[in-house]
Amino acid sequence: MTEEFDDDFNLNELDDQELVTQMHDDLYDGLKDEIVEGTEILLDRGWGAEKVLNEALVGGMQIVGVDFRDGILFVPEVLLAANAMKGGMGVLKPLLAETGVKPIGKMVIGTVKGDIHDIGKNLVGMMMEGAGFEVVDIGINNSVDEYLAALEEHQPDILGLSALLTTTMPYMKVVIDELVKRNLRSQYIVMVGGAPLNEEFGEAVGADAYCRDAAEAAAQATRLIEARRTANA
Ligand code: B1M
Repeated sequence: MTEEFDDDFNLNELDDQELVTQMHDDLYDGLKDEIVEGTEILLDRGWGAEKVLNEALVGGMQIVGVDFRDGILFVPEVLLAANAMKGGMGVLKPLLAETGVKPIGKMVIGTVKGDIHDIGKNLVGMMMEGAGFEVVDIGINNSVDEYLAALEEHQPDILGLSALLTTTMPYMKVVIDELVKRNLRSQYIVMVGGAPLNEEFGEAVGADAYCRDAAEAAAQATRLIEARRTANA
């Protein structure tokens, strides 16, 4: 791409489909400013925040994931892509988290020990806030002790665990087993999620719910908290 062309390039001149394709390319290239601009343009054109998120951002990240897996992209490039994605998520955050009501419950969420992936977890936090929950995000690489300390400090209704690696997902069982051992398990709704997990794994580790994506996490949390309150009433 020549500099002259680059200067003249205007994302606003692209139609919706071309813009989404361009955003996939820009995410791949780690171009945060362009991702922020593209996100704003799609919102201005009347796209809903969830549609922009799923089609432009998550769709682009899936392409990055395939080339990362195949050894075409490496950690530094994927970090840039993740940074660009976070730029777009920053624009969407207030829209996804928009809620005027009193919190219907509280969630502590964190990525498990040994795992530094946080994009999916952050999205879950935003969608949960959008569904009316108060969210305490304890970040990445959390040990059992860090989860326990957060539960003690924040007294949430829900504990959310995220893992993106097949090597770190078994740590969810370590956390849940420790809750059982300390007689704390029944105090919390435990929800798990992350790309390598599935329903069966969620059951095997003793979680109350496995959530395929952020929207499902919000829906499951609402359902589970209502069920618990009805049972306790
Ligand atoms: Co990583 N990485 N990575 N990586 N990385 C994956 C996960 C991988 C599948 C790539 C691949 O090979 N195709 C692969 C894992 C393979 C495996 O375990 N079988 C992998 C690997 C191998 C690694 C390293 C080991 C690479 C290396 O160093 N050689 C290394 C590990 C570092 C570590 O954690 N110790 C590593 C590092 C990195 C980066 C740092 C470069 C970067 C992370 C940056 C960041 O997060 N800040 C990165 C990225 C970006 C990815 C991919 C490309 C994208 C992940 C992502 O953000 N997806 C990923 C490939 C992929 O997943 N396709 C990959 C978008 C996000 C919206 O989706 O995270 O799935 P996701 O979240 C969803 C759902 O899963 C669910 O809702 C979310 C939103 O809808 N969900 C929850 C997630 N958490 C939840 C919690 C809940 C509920 C739902 O609680 C209630």
